[in-house]
Amino acid sequence: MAILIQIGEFHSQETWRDGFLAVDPELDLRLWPDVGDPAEIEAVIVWHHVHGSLTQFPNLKVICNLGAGVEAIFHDPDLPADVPISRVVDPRLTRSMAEYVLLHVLRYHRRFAENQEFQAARQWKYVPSDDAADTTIGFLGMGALGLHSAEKIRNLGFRVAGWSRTEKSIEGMEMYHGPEGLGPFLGGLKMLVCLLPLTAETSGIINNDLLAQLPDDSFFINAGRGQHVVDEDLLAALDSGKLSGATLDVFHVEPLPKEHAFWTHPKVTITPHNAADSFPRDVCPQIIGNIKGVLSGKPPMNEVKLDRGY
Ligand code: NDP
Ligand code: OXD
Repeated sequence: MAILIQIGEFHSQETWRDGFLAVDPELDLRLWPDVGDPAEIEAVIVWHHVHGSLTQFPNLKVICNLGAGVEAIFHDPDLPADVPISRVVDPRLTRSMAEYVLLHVLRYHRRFAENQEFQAARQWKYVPSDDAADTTIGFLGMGALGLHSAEKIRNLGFRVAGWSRTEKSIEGMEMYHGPEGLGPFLGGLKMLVCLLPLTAETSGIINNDLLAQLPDDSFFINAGRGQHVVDEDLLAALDSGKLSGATLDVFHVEPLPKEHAFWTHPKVTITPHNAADSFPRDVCPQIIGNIKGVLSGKPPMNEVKLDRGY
């Protein structure tokens, strides 16, 4: 069995190779573009791979995505047919995302920006916050990341609402689903957190129409993908006062171009796509275990489906 590692964008193939070899030093790993004999490749581990490059392996049995979001794979118009695709679902990634969501929800809830302004002016001024029990935090996407973050927020005493594609019932949360559930979901929120995958249905979902359905003075946190947002519509909602603030971890173009209006907008907080990350120590054992399992006839772990888009 030979495994090809093809990792683009901000990651070192060598670092990941070392992580996989730490799991099993006997692995036959090839680093893109040094494929060797394409017929020997039975598994590929990819992150932002070169489109069209996966068709050359006649014995490919599984494609493993190095992260949680799989849109970079699905955007390849030349994906090999009938090869299962697995993604990462990892406890550390999930915990990190919950930390990110908690950090920014609490920052808005406790009106921390105002506190900082008063400090800068050496003013001893009390900044009251609402009762969490009267404050609803809404999650677009209630999968591995959204659900865990929502549970943490609920456990702090906030009201929680969630929106998913399929119907769900979750203790202590108001659940909505499908296009018809979106309006009722949005109507009562103080903060909207986006943890959706990027698909044909979710691309551009944060637009004028959606933002208009949020209550005035609400907040938006996006750790899904930049393409979920129509940037001009988000800026207009911030400027009109519909939104009191936005925290953005992901962007249409990353790194965010220096001239982009988000950088200097007084109501925008930017983080450089670091809400949650996959680290070799955590995910290499899972990926190698999955590859060995598939090659020995087991079903792939955390499989994603092209027709669903995630
Ligand atoms: P999951 O696949 O586990 O969950 C996706 C959720 O979105 C599910 O609840 C799903 O509904 C819902 N959903 C999908 N399509 C729709 C739709 N059309 N309408 C309504 N709901 C929909 O994904 P994860 O939670 O693991 O990850 C979510 C995303 O987070 C990733 O795809 C990635 O883009 C992003 N991410 C960002 C990181 C960062 O650092 N900023 C790090 C890691 C991931 P249902 O439950 O019905 O299937
Ligand atoms: C992911 C990410 O999808 O880091 O894993 O964005």
